Amino acid sequence: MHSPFWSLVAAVLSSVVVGAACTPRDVPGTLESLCTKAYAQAALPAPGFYHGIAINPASVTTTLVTNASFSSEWFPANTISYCNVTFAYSHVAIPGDVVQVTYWVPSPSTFKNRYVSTGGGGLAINSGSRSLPTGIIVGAVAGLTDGGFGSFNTQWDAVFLQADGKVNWQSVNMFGFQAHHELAVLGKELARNLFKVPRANKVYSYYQGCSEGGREGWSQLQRFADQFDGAAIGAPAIRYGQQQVNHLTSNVVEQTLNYYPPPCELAKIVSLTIAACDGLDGRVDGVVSRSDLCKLHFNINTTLGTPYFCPATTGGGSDGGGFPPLAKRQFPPMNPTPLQNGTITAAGIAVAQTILNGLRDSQGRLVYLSYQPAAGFSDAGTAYNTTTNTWGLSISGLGGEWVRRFLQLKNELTLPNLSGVTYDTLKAWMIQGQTTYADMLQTTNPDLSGFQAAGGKVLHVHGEADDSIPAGASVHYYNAVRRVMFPQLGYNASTAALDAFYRLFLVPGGAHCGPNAAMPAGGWPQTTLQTVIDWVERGAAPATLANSGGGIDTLCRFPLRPLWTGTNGTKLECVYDQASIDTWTYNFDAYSSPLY
Ligand SMILES: *[C@@H]1O[C@H](CO)[C@@H](O)[C@H](O)[C@H]1NC(C)=O
Ligand SMILES: *[C@@H]1O[C@H](CO)[C@@H](O)[C@H](O)[C@H]1NC(C)=O
Ligand SMILES: *[C@@H]1O[C@H](CO)[C@@H](O)[C@H](O)[C@H]1NC(C)=O
Ligand SMILES: *[C@@H]1O[C@H](CO)[C@@H](O)[C@H](O)[C@H]1NC(C)=O
Ligand SMILES: *[C@@H]1O[C@H](CO)[C@@H](O)[C@H](O)[C@H]1NC(C)=O
Ligand SMILES: *[C@@H]1O[C@H](CO)[C@@H](O)[C@H](O)[C@H]1NC(C)=O
Ligand SMILES: *[C@@H]1O[C@H](CO)[C@@H](O)[C@H](O)[C@H]1NC(C)=O
Ligand SMILES: *[C@@H]1O[C@H](CO)[C@@H](O)[C@H](O)[C@H]1NC(C)=O
Ligand SMILES: [Ca+2]
Repeated sequence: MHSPFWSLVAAVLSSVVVGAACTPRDVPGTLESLCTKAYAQAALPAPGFYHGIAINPASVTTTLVTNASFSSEWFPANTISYCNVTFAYSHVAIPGDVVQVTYWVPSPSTFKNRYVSTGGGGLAINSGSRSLPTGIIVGAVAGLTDGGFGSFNTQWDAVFLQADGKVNWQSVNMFGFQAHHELAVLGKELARNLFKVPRANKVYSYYQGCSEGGREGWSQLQRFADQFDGAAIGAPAIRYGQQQVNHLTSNVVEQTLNYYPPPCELAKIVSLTIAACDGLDGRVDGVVSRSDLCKLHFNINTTLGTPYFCPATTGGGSDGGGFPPLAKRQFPPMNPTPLQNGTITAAGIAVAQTILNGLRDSQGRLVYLSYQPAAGFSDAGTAYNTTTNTWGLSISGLGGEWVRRFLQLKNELTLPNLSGVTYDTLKAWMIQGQTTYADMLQTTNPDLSGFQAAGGKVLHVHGEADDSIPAGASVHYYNAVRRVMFPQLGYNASTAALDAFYRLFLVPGGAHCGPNAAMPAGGWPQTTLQTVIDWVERGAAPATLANSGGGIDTLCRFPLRPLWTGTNGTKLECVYDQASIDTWTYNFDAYSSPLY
């Protein structure tokens, strides 16, 4: 089938069926005529296409949506029309198993032989309609999965424990990597069938996701070498065992130092850090583009005694409203807070500095890394007790649920308290999660040689001021891949070798998977998927990455760092700065084996 002869025959045959509009005659000419249940059923992957999976043709639904407008940090604002094709399949070996997938299908006139998988956030395996437009915009069929969890809105934690209290390992497997593998393999075939793309022609396959969605992306690249031609991956929740427990580090710092700062005090430390470090990058624009220089040169002690003031709030809302959507229970509605008026204390500074130093065990060894200076201290949020009129512990939702449900196997939303929890306890929890779910969730396999050999390309972005997944977590993975794949090469040569298929871009001032309200001029890269497509399909490797929505148009490729020169800092240079690079290097000496 793949010999040159058959390719030629297929090409000739396709040129017979392809009309002037480059659409085979038996593909409906309009989105409306394509968007029927019968047509979608006929385009389903054939029985036996995926071993062990049975698609239920009766489950197919099609919904035509015209002129719907979408905007996001992850794609340019757009008005699009698409057909929502949804169907269910089951793993034949598992009684009662049902997995639902949704694919948005573009109009025949805009389809460009592409498929795009999209991922979730927090404990959600998909981001609903917030992520799918990215595919339609690039002429792709775009997919999401429910992971087999019961509905598109059911998150993993709802099905993780069985009624008998034991782990539902199929759900771990699906959340970890398998559901996305199936989504992509079925989606690419569906796209081919819907538009009758001849076997000789390639349907390009891509991925876009951030946070948990970023981890889902890496889970595929690490395992399924030729599944995706390209991937745009943001702030991935990789090193899962460490990452989830790390949400509790700030709480344990507060408990250990016995000081629960008013949120306004930490917010003031952040705004003073931004003001002090802004100009270190050569341009005063309200953005700390060089948090590494901030780490090297800013002494947080200088904030001592500075007054802070925040008005009372009525509460309500939720701070989980960004991309991707997180469950209310992970980011509950905020309680009312009183007026906060005081001055920055030595205890507040000690909490902030200890958090920034990264988690260390009782022997002073580095267990995990922390947020960059100028990032928000979200994990350190405290709760106001209106009886005692004091600030106290507020356990991080993501961290508390991870330990209570996924490590301790209790069907509860969080830990009841942190009594007796020390830095060593956090380390033990990190190792427990890493070990228990090593092959399913850790997602740090640094050997990408299969992906590289298959010709894959990946663009990895991370907000430098991310307050949920530290930017250093991505840099450390980048370096782990570099070291493991090119051990014989020096630093510059191994970086150049990695550049052939894997490029990392930090977003100045960027927050978690989007721009930062505290440093709005930093913007966010909105066309990364398009850039990956250009790299894959036209060989256009991006030296820098286009940025949007702020005052910075261009992102430097790591390890080069941004520096503004010229009159008033108008010229951006991407510079090599060894002292800065060294601040992004971590020696996790608390472990007996390497932490990739
Ligand atoms: C969608 O927009 C196009 C272009 O503005 C317009 O011609 C068409 O009538 C619209 N369709 C619907 C269903 O509103
Ligand atoms: C797609 O259609 C299905 C079936 O009507 C619906 O349940 C689902 O919410 C839709 N999903 C998206 C992302 O549009
Ligand atoms: C900041 O103050 C603390 C407490 O007084 C002190 O231990 C620490 O060395 C100071 N750090 C710097 C960089 O001056
Ligand atoms: C904040 O506290 C200072 C010092 O106690 C006081 O002068 C000021 O009026 C207070 N501001 C508000 C808005 O309460
Ligand atoms: C507030 O403090 C009081 C007294 O210590 C305690 O009984 C109560 O449980 C606290 N409330 C909350 C919401 O923690
Ligand atoms: C704290 O939570 C643990 C469970 O992690 C429980 O066994 C213990 O009784 C709780 N302690 C207090 C003081 O509430
Ligand atoms: C690596 O490259 C940079 C320029 O990109 C140069 O300044 C530096 O000296 C090089 N390092 C080594 C060890 O060659
Ligand atoms: C540089 O900035 C200063 C202060 O904002 C301004 O007065 C000056 O005109 C600027 N110079 C140029 C060349 O833009
Ligand atoms: Ca700046």
